[in-house]
Amino acid sequence: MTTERSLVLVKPDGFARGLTGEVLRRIEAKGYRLVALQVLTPDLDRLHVHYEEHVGKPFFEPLCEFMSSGPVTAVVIEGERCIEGFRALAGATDPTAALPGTIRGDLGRDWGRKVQENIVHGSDSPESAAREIGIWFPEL
Ligand code: DAT
Ligand code: MG
Repeated sequence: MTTERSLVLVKPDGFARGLTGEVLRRIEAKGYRLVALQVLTPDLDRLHVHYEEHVGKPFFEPLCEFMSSGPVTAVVIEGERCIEGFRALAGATDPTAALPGTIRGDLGRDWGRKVQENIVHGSDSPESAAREIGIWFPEL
């Protein structure tokens, strides 16, 4: 058994489009449990820490600005290998390249100029998950 926790965000585009329930449905249908959930509009300080691996990249500030532009749903999920599993549910970063059957592949719109808008974030490793859960849910 490798029960893990992962940090999932329904990004402002997904929230505004009313896709939070659809994302949660897919998480639960896969068999993962919801451990904690909060709707909030994150400030830039939090996002700069959350996305610190991308500091210095050209998309870093636009990404953080977009993520602070409206409500997001932050969720901690739990389940067997759920870090890799949620990444598989989410699909590739670019919604056009993401396979049908994935969240981004089924629901994501072509990036065009809005390259940050791909509906969801999911932690990419156990280390990232622990760090990110601490940022969004310090009480856990
Ligand atoms: P992921 O969200 O699939 O883990 P990532 O961690 O590489 O992708 O990047 C974080 C977010 O930044 C991603 O969801 C969308 C945006 N992004 C990634 N690569 C980008 C690029 N080349 N140009 C613009 N935005 C990008
Ligand atoms: Mg990432």
